[in-house]
Amino acid sequence: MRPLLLASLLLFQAASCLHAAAAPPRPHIVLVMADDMGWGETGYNGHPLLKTPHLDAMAAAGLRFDRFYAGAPNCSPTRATVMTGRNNDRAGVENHGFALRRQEKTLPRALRDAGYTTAHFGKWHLNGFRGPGAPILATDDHNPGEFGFDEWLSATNFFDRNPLLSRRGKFEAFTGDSSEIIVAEALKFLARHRTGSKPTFSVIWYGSPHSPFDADEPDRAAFASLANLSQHHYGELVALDRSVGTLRRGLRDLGLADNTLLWFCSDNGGLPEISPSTVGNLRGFKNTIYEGGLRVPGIIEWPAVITQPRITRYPAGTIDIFPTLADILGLPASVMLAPVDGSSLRPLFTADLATRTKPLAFHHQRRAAWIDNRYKLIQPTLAEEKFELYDLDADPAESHDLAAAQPEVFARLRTALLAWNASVAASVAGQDYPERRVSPTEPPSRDWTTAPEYQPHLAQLATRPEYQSALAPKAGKKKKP
Ligand SMILES: [Ca+2]
Repeated sequence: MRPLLLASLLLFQAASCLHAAAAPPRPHIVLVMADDMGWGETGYNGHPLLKTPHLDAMAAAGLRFDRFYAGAPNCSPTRATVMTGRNNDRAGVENHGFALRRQEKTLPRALRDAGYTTAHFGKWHLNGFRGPGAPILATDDHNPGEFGFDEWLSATNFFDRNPLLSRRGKFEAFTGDSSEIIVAEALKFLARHRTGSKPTFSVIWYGSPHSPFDADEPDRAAFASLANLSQHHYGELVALDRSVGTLRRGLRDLGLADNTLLWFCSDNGGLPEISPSTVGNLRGFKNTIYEGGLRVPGIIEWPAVITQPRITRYPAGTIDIFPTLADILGLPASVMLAPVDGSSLRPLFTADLATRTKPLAFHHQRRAAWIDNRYKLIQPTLAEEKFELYDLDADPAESHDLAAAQPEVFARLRTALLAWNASVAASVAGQDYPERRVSPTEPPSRDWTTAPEYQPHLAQLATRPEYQSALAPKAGKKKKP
């Protein structure tokens, strides 16, 4: 080797070492997700009544996504996309109350293996149970611990004021608003591990503003003119927003805020029964694959890295969370199970990007959608090769189907979506796993109120108001003819 070349190589290596030595420590990571909060339900997105000063402050300090998409239009499926970076159907979570397959590779497991202390707080809904949120059992082989969380304080599904939660299988009753309770618990976790050698990964999954709507009187005072349901729904969002403020202040008080990546979003679009609208001017609501069912508030705050607050139109979603965190930490691609559907958003932290290379794709309840930057192709039912094409830049309300008017765009997106659908079908059949099949021990979706494992706890649970209707004797009900 020529001396000059050798010298420059050595210099380069020295510079790389210096760079490595100067790299900031790995961030603490906090993922926060609302339950059923629509795109229109923030102050900064222009809600006519609801004020969200804490989310507005977070948005003003970080990277605010104008086009952030839940991975699916309802809860468990979106949660599966967070856990895997893959479409929900690939992971076996075709609808709410379906279990995440144990054969999947998960985000908390990857972070724990990378040296993080991991914790889950709140709604889980990936263990296959339907029905109102019940405390999760220690023996449940789909509990948060089984998927990589060192600590967890969790319920099977939504939970409200004065909830009963499960701390690694031990039932624990709480008093107060559900959002404030789990934020307080997350802050205790962060305080305990603040001075440790390991960074932390916290997942805070709220039970609000999902039904049943049950807000404190002062929190619904601003909505006195609304119907009772809407009063309580928006009141829950006031408490949720306040708890975001408590969390951000808590991170500052613990001295962690600067190098904590805090990511806020919702798990699906807004609800149709609430007024004023939960989805702004978007079309459709929760459980549809129009924008109102999928687009949600999304904000990333990380003061050490995202130093210039910004609003981006770049299309992104919960499917990108795992790839983004893996990229930030330099984890190998093998921490995620292929095929991965999301992509890393890390480049956006320091510069805006005009176009997204990998389209955002949705496959849920035998429907599919394909978002390639400004265009969105919808297949309302997989049973038919019929499609709708929208230009989301020109027509955010999805009111003009361009399938006939834009034949070239239509053909390009249709070909891509059909190929992707076939790839999802292979995953559903278990082709991504080493065994090339789905494990026969995966549980079906079932109601915990009739599941054998919950029978020993029913007498205790029946004393609590939130389970009365679910556990009430069905004998009084008239049988349908
Ligand atoms: Ca939800």
